[in-house]
Amino acid sequence: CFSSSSSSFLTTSIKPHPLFLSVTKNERRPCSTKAAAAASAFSYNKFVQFALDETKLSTSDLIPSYLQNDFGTLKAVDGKAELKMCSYQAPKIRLLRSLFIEQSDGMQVLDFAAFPEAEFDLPIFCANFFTSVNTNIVVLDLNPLHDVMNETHYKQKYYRSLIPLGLKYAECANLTTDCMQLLPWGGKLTSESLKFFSPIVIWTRFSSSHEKHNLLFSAFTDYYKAWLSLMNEATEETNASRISLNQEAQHRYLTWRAQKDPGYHVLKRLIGETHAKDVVKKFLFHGVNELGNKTFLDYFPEYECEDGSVNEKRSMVGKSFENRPWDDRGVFIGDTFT
Ligand code: BLA
Repeated sequence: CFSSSSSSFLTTSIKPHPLFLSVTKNERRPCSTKAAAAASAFSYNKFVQFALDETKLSTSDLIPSYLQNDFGTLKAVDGKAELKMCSYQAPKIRLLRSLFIEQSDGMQVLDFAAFPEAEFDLPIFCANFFTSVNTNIVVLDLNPLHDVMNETHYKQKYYRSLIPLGLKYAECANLTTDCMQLLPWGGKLTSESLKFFSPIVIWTRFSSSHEKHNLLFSAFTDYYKAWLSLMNEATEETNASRISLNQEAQHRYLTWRAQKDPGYHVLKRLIGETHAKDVVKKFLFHGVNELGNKTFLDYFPEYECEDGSVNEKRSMVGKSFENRPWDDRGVFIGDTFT
């Protein structure tokens, strides 16, 4: 997988604030050649390395997952991309796993997630970054295990103290003089996805620049450290029915992602349908076959076709949420949706 000694990132210190100004400047003068150079000089490798080192500092019991035997390095069918997978577990962490893809044309992907054991109602750490020569598509979040729109207690428990962190990177739309575009809302998205996101989600798109990539690294390190500290403080649930609610919530999340993840089509193109299905169901969203028996249609019946099959569409509702649907106190201000 990744070894600490092979990385030099620890010597690099990221100071976000001075960068913010140059981000604004660059936004006004887009330059595709510069973007291509920035994309190629950059690697998600250091994100994975940071997360693993930081996890080891937090928990001494991080051990490789048995999934490492089956999911290591894969070459794409055209020989131009390599997929590197890592997986670990720890007493409170059912699965910590990473997929890092690098393609010779400059495409890079990181899918990094941490799933808690069912005894913990901790959020799921989620970093999904897709980089091509033209664009970056980014979702970074502590995905809530339970409903943050209606379950106020859950929202308060995990997100009240994290709202300032979300604001640190969100677009500051209300300030006219000092407004700096950091990682602004990425525009309309599959409406269903929003239920899996928290009020501090970073959903953004940008063209590559050193400043934006440094900012993303800074956000990733902040969010991951926040998740680790929630994990360290979490106490084990002993009530069987609450444990089972946690387990079902995680299974529902895995079922959604294993069926509708936008990354699937990229994987299919790179490694073919059979391998792509294996990577999705047995590695990325491992637990979808183990944590529960409910099917996709049990959880999301609106996707059922007349013949009983699952609708191939990614969204039944369509895309919405042009702007960030939470205010700066983390209150949902988007239109209600089903
Ligand atoms: C696009 N990826 C997207 C979008 C989102 C996500 C919100 C915008 C399109 C949309 O509205 O769906 C990510 N969606 C998520 C996440 C959750 C969710 C994290 O519901 C969690 C609940 N992306 C990856 C990986 C690849 C990838 C591993 O994470 C490739 C291997 C690619 N994502 C990718 C591409 C697009 C995309 C190519 C643009 C295609 C599109 O818009 O459909």
